Amino acid sequence: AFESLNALPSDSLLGLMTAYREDTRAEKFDLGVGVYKDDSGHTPIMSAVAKAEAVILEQQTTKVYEGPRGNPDFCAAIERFVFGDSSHLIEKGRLISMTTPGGCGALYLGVGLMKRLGVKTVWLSRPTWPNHSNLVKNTGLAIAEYDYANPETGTVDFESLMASLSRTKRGDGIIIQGPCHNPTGIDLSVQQWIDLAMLTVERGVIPMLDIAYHGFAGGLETDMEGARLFLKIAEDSMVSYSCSKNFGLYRERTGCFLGQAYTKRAAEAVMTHVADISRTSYSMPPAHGAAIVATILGDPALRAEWEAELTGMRDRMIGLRKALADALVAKTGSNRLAALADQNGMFSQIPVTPEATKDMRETHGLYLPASGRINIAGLRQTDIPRIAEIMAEYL
Ligand code: PLP
Ligand code: TYF
Repeated sequence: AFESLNALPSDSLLGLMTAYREDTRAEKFDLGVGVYKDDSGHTPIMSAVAKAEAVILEQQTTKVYEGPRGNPDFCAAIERFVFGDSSHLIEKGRLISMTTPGGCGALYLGVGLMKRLGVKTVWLSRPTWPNHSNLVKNTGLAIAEYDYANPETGTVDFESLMASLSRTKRGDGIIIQGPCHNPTGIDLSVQQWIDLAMLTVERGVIPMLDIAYHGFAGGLETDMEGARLFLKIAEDSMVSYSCSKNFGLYRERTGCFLGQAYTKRAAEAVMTHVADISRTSYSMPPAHGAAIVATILGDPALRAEWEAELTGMRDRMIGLRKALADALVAKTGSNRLAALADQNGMFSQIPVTPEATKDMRETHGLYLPASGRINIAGLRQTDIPRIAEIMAEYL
């Protein structure tokens, strides 16, 4: 049977990670896969995470299944992160949440639910994270793309975005990224979030927000401002939330699916459907990462320690952005890439061709995906002059 299969190419980002590891050259730079790194190129376990794990190890008495919803304390904490004060929704029974294997698990539930709602087409930003399109395709739904950013200015092209979405049909789905857009680093303004929410309501489009970098742009509160206003207007909506980056829990697969409906009856029905989708795929979510997050957020001292470390990571990335933008402006003699300094989070895109990225890798050991996306956290201050020099050759 298996002879009929042809091997697929490896995931472009994960493939790059392996290629970098296998590169034996002394000078090499990894700006590929999106994981946070410190200045020594290491992805550390956050100190609050290590402490929470010690507490869990000491206190846990069983490994029995937690049940389909996973960890209720974790879910409640993520509800507050996403919705702010969510008490009115909880009181009315309109909010549901479920622990998932990473943000990807939550996206999987959301796109699966879209399918059950009769969605035929899901709108994705152009560009977006390649896993979005893979997931939508794999679920058997069609993809449509909305314009997102203007590469010349490095900002959102909101007029084109709204023009694209004027072609949506009632009952289409849309995925909208929260803070720190992957791969552009270009985020919507608060007013744009509001306008976009009104459009989805007016046109009967079913939204899912994908929040994977909470706290990486400007701070835990400011990062959610736009998304929270969106969710106040688009009251029939879903959210996928990932703790992979902001808690550094990548391999623990820690995420949350959230949904709000107009009525309690509808919210309860949503819960049964997402539980059914999870049961027929991965069955139940992993417990460890969610327990870590719940332990940290439930303990004022651990929470403060985590927030301080998160702030340190964010400040480091902001500093690297500014340094790279300055170096690129200096090396190219053009202001075109100055906007990098104003973009958010772990990623930005530089305007180079896929061939150029291949040449950067082969000739200079500079690893970035064909899209020209750079992982800001993969930079080191001491490498920036050299990296800017290599990039300038292709800009
Ligand atoms: N959504 C976006 C845009 C991402 O970049 C990521 C990446 O890590 C995720 C979702 C979810 O990741 P994970 O499943 O590792 O939590
Ligand atoms: O965009 C990134 O690099 C991260 C990590 O299949 C990632 O989101 C990349 C590819 C993938 C899963 C995670």
